[in-house]
Amino acid sequence: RLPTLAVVGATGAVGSVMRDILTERPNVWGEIRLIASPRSAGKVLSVRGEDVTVQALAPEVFDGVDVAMFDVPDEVSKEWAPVAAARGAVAVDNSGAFRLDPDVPLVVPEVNADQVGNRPRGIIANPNCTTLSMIVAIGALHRAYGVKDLVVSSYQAASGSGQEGIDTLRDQTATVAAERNLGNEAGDVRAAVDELGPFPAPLAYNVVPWAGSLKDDGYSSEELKVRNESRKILGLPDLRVAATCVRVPVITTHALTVHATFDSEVPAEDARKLLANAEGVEVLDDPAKGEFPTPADVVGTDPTWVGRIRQSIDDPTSLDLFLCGDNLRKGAALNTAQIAEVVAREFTQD
Ligand code: 11C
Repeated sequence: RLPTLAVVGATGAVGSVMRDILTERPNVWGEIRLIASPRSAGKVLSVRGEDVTVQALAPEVFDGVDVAMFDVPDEVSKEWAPVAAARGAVAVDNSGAFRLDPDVPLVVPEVNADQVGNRPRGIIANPNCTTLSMIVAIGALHRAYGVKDLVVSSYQAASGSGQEGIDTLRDQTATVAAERNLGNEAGDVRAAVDELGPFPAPLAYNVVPWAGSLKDDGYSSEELKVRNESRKILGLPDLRVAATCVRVPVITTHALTVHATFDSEVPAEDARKLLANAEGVEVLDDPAKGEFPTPADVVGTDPTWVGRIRQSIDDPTSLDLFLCGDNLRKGAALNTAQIAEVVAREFTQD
């Protein structure tokens, strides 16, 4: 039989991309229920070309549900994913609430799909969008060469902060662009923008070295997620990871530079070939022709894009890479949908 799916958080930035993805991908679902806060209940939204009335989040909405996806803030997932699991659904959670729980697998199907069945709490976690924007490519390289060290800088898009982030960047950009002389004096952009929104400094015409909340020793939550989630997904609890997370004035698609060190030497051409053949990865790497991935060129696509592949001048066991991934698709909704599809096979194989 075709399993029943619930999409919790169906009206948010990730939820609306999820509805597009469910419409585009081969259909493996019977009924699809759309769930949101009481404020959005009663709205009619389209998925798979059908109009579906949004239901308010309540325990009963999970009755008869086989898989429940959660695209909601951590505190909502923390409360409601266990409710869905207690009512018999497998919860696939895109928040940070359960990612490091040893009884919850953290899954990227191209890297560790085998972990899907190992879910004693009935919950499977989806990684953070920044980790997800590099880990498919890093996982493929790790399988061949054994990764031991990652130095990561992110260039994160505004939509990582949801619809509020998108609206803030669009409003700030319009305000600053309307004044032709802004950007020449310290503080003039900050004085011109009305609202900082979810960002700690103006994002328009700027670069902000911060994402998430403050943790120990000056690290941001986002930087610790990149470290801890990469370790868990790759099954390398001692992997050395140094991350600096930065927000840039891009609407959607996170970019990263990665300096990765391996157990053996990695010629750039070998890495290029391996990545070109890896599932879920596209290589665009011909700087002589100006060819490399950029967020503006790859937004809305599914793969992890890799370019600027270089064997490190000072260490033949290291590679320098530039990666881009749509943070709302592979970084969030698409990976969640892929995990849910792996679970759905359990129902159709019965
Ligand atoms: C950002 N990566 O770009 C964050 C958003 O842990 O799922 C996603 C936060 C998370 O701001």
